[in-house]
Amino acid sequence: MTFPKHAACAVLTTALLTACATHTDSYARQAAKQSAAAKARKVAVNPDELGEFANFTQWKDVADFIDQMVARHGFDRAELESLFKKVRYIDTTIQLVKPAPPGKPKNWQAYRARFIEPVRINAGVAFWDTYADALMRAEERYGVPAEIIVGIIGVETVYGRNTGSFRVLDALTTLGFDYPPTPNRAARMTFFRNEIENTLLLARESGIDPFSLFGSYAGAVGLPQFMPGSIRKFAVDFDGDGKIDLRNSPVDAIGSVANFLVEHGWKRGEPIVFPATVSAENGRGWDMFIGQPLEARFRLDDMKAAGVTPTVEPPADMPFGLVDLQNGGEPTEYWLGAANFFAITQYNRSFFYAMSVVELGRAVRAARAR
Ligand SMILES: [Ca+2]
Repeated sequence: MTFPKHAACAVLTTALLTACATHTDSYARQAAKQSAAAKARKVAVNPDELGEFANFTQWKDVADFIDQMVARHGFDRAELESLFKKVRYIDTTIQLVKPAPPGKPKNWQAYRARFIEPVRINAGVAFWDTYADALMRAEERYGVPAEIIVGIIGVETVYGRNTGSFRVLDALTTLGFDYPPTPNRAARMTFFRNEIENTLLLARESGIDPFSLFGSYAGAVGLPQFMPGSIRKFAVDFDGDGKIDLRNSPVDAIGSVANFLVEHGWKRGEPIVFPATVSAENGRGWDMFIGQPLEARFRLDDMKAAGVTPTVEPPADMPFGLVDLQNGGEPTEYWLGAANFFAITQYNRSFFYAMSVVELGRAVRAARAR
């Protein structure tokens, strides 16, 4: 979440694993041993995800970071140095955050087909059946419909099947201190260093070993793929066992997704999206609504006057934003997104993402009703 790269990840990981076959013998032996150990623990670990020791404490930026953690939060310097000596550098994370080479134009139908498909829908039905009580309780408490929670957890991890096997601290430290040269490098390094800080605080607050946190290549944890900062701010103990565990408690994940959405503007009982068409007749400028901030901030009457026509009529007094879903060479699809649609984009800042959550949730609900 909050890291719009999910879709490319699985494909790229496969490519990198293939490349990894050329590693040296001793590394391969070590990896095989670790992989066997992982299998015994029933955790899927790829050799690339294990990384290598980089002695991060010798890096000046890491030493400065440790200084800050000591000054700002009263961490014990020797303990932090000992911790960062154990952190591994994971080149895979660097490869995965590099921008995709310019190529095919964005294609919503192709993206959609990866998420709205039978395996994920069937897994969603099973998840909904198993956790129907918790989903109903979340809907009552937070006002977020079960199908939206089911949509998010399905798109994120196929209901816990793909939660990631990187040690969070390894992934975050690698990205926080050696982010590849991209235009947004400085901002991303700040982001990941903040998440290292959050990981250390989270571990201290909940009395866990920070190395016990596993997640995606970007450090997102558990069924809902929360970054450590989001765990601290938005996760809830929804099964009432006294701790928050997004990796092993689907019920905690359900409550946490609902709470996250409410904290990001979800409004109980309000609709999400309405289909629309656009028309350039009379030179009306609907394209002024494209590329705007991710909020519902326009009056429907103004949008209609500019050539946006809802094909299902929404309530008159609701604000909207225009959602454009490009389809490669085919015509772009348009929707009117209400505040609740944009709340989902706070989870992952992508129209494709938010719409696939909505559509997967609807598909699972429909499949359950059959
Ligand atoms: Ca719990």
